Amino acid sequence: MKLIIATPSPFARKARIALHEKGVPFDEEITVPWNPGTSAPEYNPLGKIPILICDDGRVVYDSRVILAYLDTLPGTPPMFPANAMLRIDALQVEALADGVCDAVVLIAIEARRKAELQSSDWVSRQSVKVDAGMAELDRLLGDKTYLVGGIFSVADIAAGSALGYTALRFPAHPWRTLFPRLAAYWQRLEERPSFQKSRPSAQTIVEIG
Ligand SMILES: N[C@@H](CCC(=O)N[C@@H](CS)C(=O)NCC(=O)O)C(=O)O
Repeated sequence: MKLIIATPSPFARKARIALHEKGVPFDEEITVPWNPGTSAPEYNPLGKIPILICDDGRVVYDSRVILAYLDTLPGTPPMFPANAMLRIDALQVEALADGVCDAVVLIAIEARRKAELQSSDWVSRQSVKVDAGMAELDRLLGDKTYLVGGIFSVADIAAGSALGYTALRFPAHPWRTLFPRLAAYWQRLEERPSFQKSRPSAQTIVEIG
């Protein structure tokens, strides 16, 4: 399998973590989806990564769909709780964590626009979503080891990726001080080999108009 990624992307990291957790061998193709010449639109009409190219030629895009696809592979550890309602809970956390990532991506991209086009109101609007998303992740975690159903699941993959991305792109955000339980949970996740092999790193993005 081949996974098209951007090195800072929290969505690509979800797919990378899942592939490592599943023990599925894969190659990574690195692109910068924001820059001219990216390969992303060849495979995804939305021009976004991550994109998984399977050995049978199937193309799967959007991190949520990639995680659902990977969970169909036989003989690999499940990433979704077996119970239907716990599965919905896990998907709900994934949507919440992905929403935090969407907001942090928009804040990071806003800073790469021409100075006269940048909007502090827009950044504030996105920051409110990050604040509320972090508070909700902390509430849902409570004193538990994992977010849903007592097992490591897509909820933890998505939350861990969102926390790591926020630490990278929004280092001034005080979530680690406000939510020490969430910070300790994130540190535990980062010790997993799948997280260590998929640490996000910055890329050079051209100025966006
Ligand atoms: N919902 C998508 C979001 C993917 C996404 O926003 N990827 C960003 C990189 S972090 C991207 O490729 N953006 C390029 C663009 O919007 O043109 C997923 O979960 O895969």
